[in-house]
Amino acid sequence: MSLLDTTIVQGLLDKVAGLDNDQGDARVKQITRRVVADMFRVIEDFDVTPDEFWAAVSYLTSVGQANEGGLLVPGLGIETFLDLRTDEAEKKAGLEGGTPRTIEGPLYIAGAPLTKAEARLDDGSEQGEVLFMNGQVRDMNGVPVAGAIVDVWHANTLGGYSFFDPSQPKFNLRRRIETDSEGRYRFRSLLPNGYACPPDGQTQRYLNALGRHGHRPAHIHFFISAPGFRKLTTQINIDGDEYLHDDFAFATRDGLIPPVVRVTDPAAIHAHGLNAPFARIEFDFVMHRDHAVAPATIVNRAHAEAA
Ligand code: MBD
Ligand code: FE
Repeated sequence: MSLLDTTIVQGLLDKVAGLDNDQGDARVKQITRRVVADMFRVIEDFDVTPDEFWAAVSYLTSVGQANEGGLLVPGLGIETFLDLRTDEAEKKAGLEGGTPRTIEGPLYIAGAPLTKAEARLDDGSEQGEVLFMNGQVRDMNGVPVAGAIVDVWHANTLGGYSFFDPSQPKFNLRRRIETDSEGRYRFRSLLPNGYACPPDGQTQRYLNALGRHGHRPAHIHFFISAPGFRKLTTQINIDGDEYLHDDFAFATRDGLIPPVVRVTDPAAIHAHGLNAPFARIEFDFVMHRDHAVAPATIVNRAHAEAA
């Protein structure tokens, strides 16, 4: 019989989880009982040594000190698993189709400037390939959603995000755009580059031990919300990126890789006030209306808010 199965250890677990008292939170107790027991099982099955165990404790401490929890979670596929669970719950509730969701990631900042119908996301201080992106927000019946908020954020040409990269202007490449009466939005920005985990950071340290890289393909994040609709959290990927189907955060999904049209016609370039070829992406968002049974898609998690 394994040590884990002895009455001594089972009794220890019951006490650890507070099962011998009637205080506290029943769900926390139940889950704690399971998590700690499963960890004991791992220690036993893999004969984890005390040295190894304490290395793991200091690793998690370092992750917290580096504020990389939000980076490690998608790197381990956990954020994707949560998405797949929401997909499954929606399917069970009879909700299918619409724009696929994908992970939020750790780099959203609340409170970006809000404008109607259109926005420019960069302030002209960075050189790069200009991107014009536009589209329409619709419901599942093809009815345009006017007044929806398209909350968009993405990296600069070096793969860095404003706020987290203090060299960028405040709210650089972050805007909220309210759709017009036809549900349309449009913005001008710069094509982003892919993100890479800090090479000397704690997440990359773990990835190295797994023989993995920490790269994401170039992508643009969106929250789409409107009264009466289920919030959509998603991203589009920039087609052609070398990491398009090799994302360390597992966020690439079919339906989220729109064509990138390169506009090279001198007249079109001139008409946009530019002097170099630019990129155009058209992408529509299709949303589900509020639903009585399917779990809500608003995820409460800590976000930094720019002062
Ligand atoms: C990102 O830009 C991102 O979107 C995710 C999921 C993880 C790290 C950086
Ligand atoms: Fe990102």
